[in-house]
Amino acid sequence: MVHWTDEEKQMICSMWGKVDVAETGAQALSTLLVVYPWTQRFFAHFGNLSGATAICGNPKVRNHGKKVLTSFGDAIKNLDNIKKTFANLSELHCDKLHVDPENFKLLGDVLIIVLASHFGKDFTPAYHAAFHKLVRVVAHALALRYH
Ligand code: HEG
Repeated sequence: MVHWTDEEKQMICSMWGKVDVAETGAQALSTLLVVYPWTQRFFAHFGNLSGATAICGNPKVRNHGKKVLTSFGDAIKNLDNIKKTFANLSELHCDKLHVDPENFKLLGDVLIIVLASHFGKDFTPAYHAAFHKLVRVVAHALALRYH
C-alpha cells in the first residue's frame, strides 16, 4: 500500500483547495488532446477537435476536463484508499472505453505542468514531488482492473 507522509498529505490537500477544478481540468484535457493528438480518438463524439483553438473552445472538452479533475479530487479525499475509490472507473476505462492505461500517465504529466504554470514559484520541488506521486498512484489505480 502506498504510504503518504503527513507533509505530503498536507501539501496535496492545501494546494488542491486553491485549484479551480473547472479551469484546470479544461486546460489539462485540452493540452492532452493537443500535445498527444492520438488521444483524440477516444473523444471523436465530442464534435470539433480540429486544432488547438477548436479543442480549447470545445464545451464538451471543458466539461469532461472538469469531470476528470473532480474525480482527482475524490482521490485526494481518499488518499489511503485510492485503489478502491477507482475500481469502478478502472473497469469502465478498460471494458467500455478501451483507453490504453499509458494515457493515464500522460494526463498526469500534463496536469503537473498545468499546476506548475498556475502556481509558479509556490510549486516547489516538494509540492512537485507530492503531486507527481499522486498522479502516478492515480494512474496505477486506474490500470488495476485491466485484464
Ligand atoms: Mg476518463 C470518462 C475519470 C483519464 C477517456 N473518465 C470518465 C469519467 C470519469 C473519468 C470520472 C466519467 C465516468 C462516468 O461517466 O461514469 N479519466 C478519469 C480520470 C482520469 C481519466 C480520473 C485520470 C487519469 N480518461 C482518461 C484518459 C482518457 C480518458 C487519459 C483518454 C485519453 N474518460 C475517457 C472517455 C470517457 C471517460 C472517452 C467517456 C467520455 C464520455 O463519453 O462522456
